[in-house]
Amino acid sequence: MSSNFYKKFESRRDKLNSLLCVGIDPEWEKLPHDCQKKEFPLFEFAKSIVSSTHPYAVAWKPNVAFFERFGAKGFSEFERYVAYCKEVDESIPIIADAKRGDLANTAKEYAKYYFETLKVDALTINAYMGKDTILPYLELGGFVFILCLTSNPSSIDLQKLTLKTKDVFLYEEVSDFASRLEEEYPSQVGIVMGGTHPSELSGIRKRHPNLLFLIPGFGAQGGSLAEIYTACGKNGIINSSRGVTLLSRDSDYTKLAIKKATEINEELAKLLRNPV
Ligand code: NUP
Repeated sequence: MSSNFYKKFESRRDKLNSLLCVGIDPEWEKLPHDCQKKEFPLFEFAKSIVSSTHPYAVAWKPNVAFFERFGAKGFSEFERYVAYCKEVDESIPIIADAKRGDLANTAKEYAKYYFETLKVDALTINAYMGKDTILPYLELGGFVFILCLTSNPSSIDLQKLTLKTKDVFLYEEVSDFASRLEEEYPSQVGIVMGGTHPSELSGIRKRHPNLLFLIPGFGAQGGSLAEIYTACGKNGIINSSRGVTLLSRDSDYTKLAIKKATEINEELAKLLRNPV
């Protein structure tokens, strides 16, 4: 069984001439005041973002943490959000950002939840425990984005350690590992590369010309769209969460989200005219 994610991404990218992934991270303290008053505040926020920005989104990336915080109620709002995304436009792929990673028999449970019960298109995972912990997702036909070089400042603590055995950085080895898995499971594996590291992004793109990258770190974390595109080219999904969706706590937040998504897409359309 192979994943639909890759095809969905490519056709959405080519249709919109964009690489924008709208991240849905409903941080309670930053939620618009109107949403906070609702019975299902996280869902209402996510729903209004989806209904206003779907014409501009190549993909959605909800981060599960912001829902999980509220326990069973939060999770049910997450599930309603996923169902709503599909109802609005099933051609927009959903990447659940849950950064899972555990023993194979446990990973199988995560895989069943995300790919069979919830039926999202892709999942972020942590490869620290090795190949046997990733196979359950792939065998179920899921698409995984393996954390490679993350966008946060402390990513260098471990990911930039040099391996004694191969004289490469750990994150470079992770990218090679992901690429080998991708050969075994074509169109089911990509990597997460932080947009805050443009020169490393460019290095990994040269190392793996065809691997799909999920690139967070643009927008609120300071990554530049032009630098990211120049480093990565069109096989990258560029995520912005706070920088698109949480621009105001007043009722103008959807208007501002549309304005920002439009600006990003205009800039991306210009950039995409110059193939990298
Ligand atoms: O390296 C990573 N950096 C990162 O920010 C890997 C991630 N998955 N993320 C996630 O992307 C992060 O957890 C958040 O959900 C989103 C970035 O949000 P923002 O900085 O655009 O608001």
